[in-house]
Amino acid sequence: MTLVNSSRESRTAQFSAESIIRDYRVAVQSREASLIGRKEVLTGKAKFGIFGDGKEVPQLAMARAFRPGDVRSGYYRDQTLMFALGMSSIREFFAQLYADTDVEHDPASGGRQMNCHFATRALGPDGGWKNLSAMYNSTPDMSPTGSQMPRLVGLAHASRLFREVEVLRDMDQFSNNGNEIAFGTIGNASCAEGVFWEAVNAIGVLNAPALLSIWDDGFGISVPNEFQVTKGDLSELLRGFQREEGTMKGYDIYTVRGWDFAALCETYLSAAAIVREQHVPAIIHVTEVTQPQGHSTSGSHERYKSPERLEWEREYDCIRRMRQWMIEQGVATAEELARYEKEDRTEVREIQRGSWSAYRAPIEEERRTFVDLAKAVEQVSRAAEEVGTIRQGIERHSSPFRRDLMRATTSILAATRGEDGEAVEKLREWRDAYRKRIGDLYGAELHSSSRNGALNFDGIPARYDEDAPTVNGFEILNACFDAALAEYPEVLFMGEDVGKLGDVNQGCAGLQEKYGDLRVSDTGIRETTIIGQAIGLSMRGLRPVAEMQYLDYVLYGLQIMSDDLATVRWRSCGGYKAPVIVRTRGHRLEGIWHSGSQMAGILNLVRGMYVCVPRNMTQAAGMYNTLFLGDDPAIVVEVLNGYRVKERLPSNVREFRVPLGVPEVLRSGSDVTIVTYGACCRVVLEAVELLGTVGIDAEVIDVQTLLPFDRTGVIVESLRRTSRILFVDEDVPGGATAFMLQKVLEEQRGYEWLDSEPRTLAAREHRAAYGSDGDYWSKPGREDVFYTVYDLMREAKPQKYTRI
Ligand SMILES: Cc1ncc(C[n+]2csc(CCOP(=O)(O)OP(=O)(O)O)c2C)c(N)n1
Repeated sequence: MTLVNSSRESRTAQFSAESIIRDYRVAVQSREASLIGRKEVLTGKAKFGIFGDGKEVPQLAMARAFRPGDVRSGYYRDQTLMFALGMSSIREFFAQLYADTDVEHDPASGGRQMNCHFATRALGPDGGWKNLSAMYNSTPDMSPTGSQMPRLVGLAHASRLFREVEVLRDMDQFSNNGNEIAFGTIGNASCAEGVFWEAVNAIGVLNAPALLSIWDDGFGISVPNEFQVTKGDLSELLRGFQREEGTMKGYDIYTVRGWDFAALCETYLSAAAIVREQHVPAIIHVTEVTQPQGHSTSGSHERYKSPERLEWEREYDCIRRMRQWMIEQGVATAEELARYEKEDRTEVREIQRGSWSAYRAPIEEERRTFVDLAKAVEQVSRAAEEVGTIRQGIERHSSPFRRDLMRATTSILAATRGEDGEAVEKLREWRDAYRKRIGDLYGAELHSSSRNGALNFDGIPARYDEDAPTVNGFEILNACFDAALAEYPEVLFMGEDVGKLGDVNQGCAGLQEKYGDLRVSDTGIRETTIIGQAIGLSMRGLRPVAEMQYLDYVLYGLQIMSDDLATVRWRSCGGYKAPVIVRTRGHRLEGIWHSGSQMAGILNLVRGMYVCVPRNMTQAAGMYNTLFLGDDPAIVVEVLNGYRVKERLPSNVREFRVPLGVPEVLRSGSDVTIVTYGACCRVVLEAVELLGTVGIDAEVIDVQTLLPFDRTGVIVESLRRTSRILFVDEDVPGGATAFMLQKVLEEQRGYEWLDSEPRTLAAREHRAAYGSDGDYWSKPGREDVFYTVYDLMREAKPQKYTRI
């Protein structure tokens, strides 16, 4: 471990005075932005504030090491880095603080994210990638502590792939021979999170060129390091990751003080050179960092920091120390610096005012429109007095939100109910348009709206030669994946046992031999960072298929799928995408943790992704083919007990496509509609045969994808004909069956066609027990479907369907 301090010969001697002064002024402006930002929250103009004060100087050093093509995965303390490199500006900083929905003003999130949640925009207006290797890049920040770590694995690993995989050599829009560093930042306390250690380990195993900075201010909000990490010292704890002299495995680890500009520059520049050239990762533990304004605007640090600590923080404030150092080194005089500081503070104040006016301008316009419409109503309404009071409330409001305009409009329309004059009608029309327009501002970009959106790809039927071979299900996937790897250089497969073994069910058999161990790769048992790795790779232009070995273990990766993958596009307001395909297998095998079907848990947490539930491997292959073309993230749940079921091999296994959101009628019938998916399709079809013997003619529909759900109205059309409906799956009662019921009865208005009560049939509430009987008595089987449908028909026609 290297402790760096300014007594070592320093590179700053080679810096020009102008460049150091420029750096200093960025720091001063950044600090001023934090100070004003806090005031803006405390005076009610913004809702919440969290700032990067105290971390300015280390970030100046980091900025000096950052090159075009590099990428950041950081957190809410990094404003100085962002300003220093022009990845963000003070104008944008304030726009985000005010939650300005104009993406020109807040390009990081279009008003969707809290302040200091940074992102550059990697996508052009058409949804295609920009030239990332010519830009400074920042992936979109998140609030859950440590959640920036999993994707750092992939952001860094991508450089290795670009350097070492021949077929990726031409992708110079994303890389210049793998010379890019992925810069991570994290707070000391967040290093107590499991994801931190999992990611650090994975990066070390992969030799991925990441440079991770830990901003250590000794606390996580109020809790000091001794309660966060063993021995209270991260450098000490990380020692085992240190690479031995002369070897290439492990990290270079540096410890440097956060107020020592010269030592910081020395550290960052020498560390970055090794990371970039040799692809050896590094950790820079930046100690003695301060937090002058405390953790955030909610709370004050005087409550938990001692007077001595607070005094020390004032004394060791990094900007103050940098200033002293500059004067000592003769870079500038105190008078010159005082003049710059004054200018810079004035400028920040002016920029803040400009951001506020820009944020208010459209809302003020909307207020004026509302007031005019309200006045017109007032002139003709029987409730003129009440309407006037409401209107004045808005007029006198210092800065109403859009919410206040909607509330006032609704109060006026309630007060004038029964009045249908032109003025009221105009106000109603304005309300409808306003609700839609503002709703769309927040709702857009949950899924891709580009021409590559996965929903833009229609189905292409599978074709079969006359002598099409009948093969094991896994062989169909194998052929599909082989073709995808051959056709798309950017496609990669990764996961536990995916490489050498070809996955536990042989879908990837032989592919590593054919395409190399970087394109078809084994990973450690680390579901969170398998997903994270895939997210990072996909943010650098690659198309990873990340495998979760069983559906039951998706839960380990679910947090990051939910918080990061599913929200990338939405939280960046269309500025970033992460077209990851998560591949898994589940529903039916043996025992609690190999036959789960926790579909509602998943589908309710990954809105922003598509959820595919193919009934067999042909359908799965068709869905993969669609997903490879699109740029949306998705999860495909293959049927675990279907890999050795025989299916015919399509002759167009590369091209045929199953469209998303289009259910398939597996069997027509006139008495009842049974809606299901995945492994239950076979169970239901068996039951339907038995139902046929007692004169019940059931229609069976495979939904194929749960998200999106039946875009074409196939199910309600069936219900219109049968007027009875049953939803079957092997999730818990009230799980994905309830989701389907809500979609069909409420969204598709299926309730209009019901002649019997709608029914759901799911697994039992307990987990699946082991063994064939355990499975039978835990999950819905042929008999459960048979009895449920028979009872439904008997209730309607007791004479015809007698007791059995
Ligand atoms: C998963 C999660 N748990 C808790 C929080 C609440 N929280 C926000 S910041 C924070 C402390 C983080 O401390 P540290 O990592 O040292 O970073 P700092 O804010 O001090 O820079 C906590 C507990 C969170 N955002 N996410």
